[in-house]
Amino acid sequence: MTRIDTVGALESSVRSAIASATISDIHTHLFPPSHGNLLLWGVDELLTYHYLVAELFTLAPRELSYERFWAMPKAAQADMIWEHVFLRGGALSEAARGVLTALNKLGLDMGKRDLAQARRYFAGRDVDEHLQTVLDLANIDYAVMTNNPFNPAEAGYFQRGLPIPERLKTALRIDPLLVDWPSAVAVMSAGGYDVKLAPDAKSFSEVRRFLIDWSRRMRPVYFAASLENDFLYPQESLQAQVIEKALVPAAMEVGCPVALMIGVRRNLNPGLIDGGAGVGVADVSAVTSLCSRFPQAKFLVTLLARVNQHELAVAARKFSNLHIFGCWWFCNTPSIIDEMTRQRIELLGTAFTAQHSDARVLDQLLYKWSHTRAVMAEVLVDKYRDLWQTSWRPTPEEIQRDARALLGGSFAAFLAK
Ligand code: HDL
Ligand code: ZN
Repeated sequence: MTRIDTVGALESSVRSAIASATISDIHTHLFPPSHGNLLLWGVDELLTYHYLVAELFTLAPRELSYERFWAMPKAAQADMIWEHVFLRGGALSEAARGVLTALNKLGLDMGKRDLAQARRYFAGRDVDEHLQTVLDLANIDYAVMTNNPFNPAEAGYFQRGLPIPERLKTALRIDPLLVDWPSAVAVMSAGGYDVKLAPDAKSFSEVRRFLIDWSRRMRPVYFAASLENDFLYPQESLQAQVIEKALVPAAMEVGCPVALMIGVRRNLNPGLIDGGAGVGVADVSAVTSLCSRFPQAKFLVTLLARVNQHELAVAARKFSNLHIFGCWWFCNTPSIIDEMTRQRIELLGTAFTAQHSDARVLDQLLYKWSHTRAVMAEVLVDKYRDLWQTSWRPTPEEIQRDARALLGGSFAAFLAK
């Protein structure tokens, strides 16, 4: 084991460990190339990311209506965002800077501001090869997708058993079960599951069968749902019954954690479609109540509001069946990643997963992770420097161990325990 004898050597060891750590990206919206145009990639998809669409409307002239924008071809939408958010707006936002980082990582000199050059590059790329290139460049061993059996297009691809690259894993995303019961019942009934709108015991057993059947088909890493900030538990509701009588029992039966992503305020501005959701403060006691109620189940949780993060980190100290992850969505900005990672290390050591990309466009992996690595490196330099003051001398191997723990290692350990 090599020794580190100076603070300078410590700092460079930490920076190189973070820069070189292999990442497991535990939540994305990527799809297998065999699932057609569900997988988004390329410069026009990067530019029309719903984060940037929302930013366009903070800048564009009032006469640009949502209807007119959505009626445009994708390239025209991208051109408009390039004009307003980048060329006139200055590209300072995280999502805008991210596009430029991603394209630069692919070898495109975005200092030239040449969109046509970027389009020519992607026109020449093969999607299967591009997927591996991006995962390699970002140093990602695997990425977990978001796979919704209630979405007919997604379900259809899985039912055809199309090839899924080894480095893409599945997550069984079941929001309709919790937030749109009638539509979930319609899909399950059409699939031959005897589920009633006013569910009885048989109905809940049939929901469990639906989840287990899909688990056998998809082999998910975890079950997942995104819930609005007003989610409460316990509560006397159909939603609570679905959680208690179907979701958690089925997840435990197949050995999957339940991932809960809480805090969204859906359709704050419907005109923006995916970009129209906002954030609201969640009730963290819903999380701790679930962890208490189901001590044998495992819960992966990320919350959307910055103000919820401290209470969630404290909750993770109290429940060994709770693993917190990511700086989700509106928290995925350098200033908040810094604050959250610092706070979590101070409360949890490395027993959490620092980040997930949430990438919707394949090429976003390149910026979401390089931006996160840069912030994490400086947080960890500070924390190891604090540790150094105690005469404790971490070795380079230990620092690499800790970096990996924060970027997928602790997640793997949580799955295995
Ligand atoms: O519910 C989710 O998984 C969220 O991540 C939404 O997909 C959201 O639109 C998003 O992409 N956030 O980054
Ligand atoms: Zn997501």
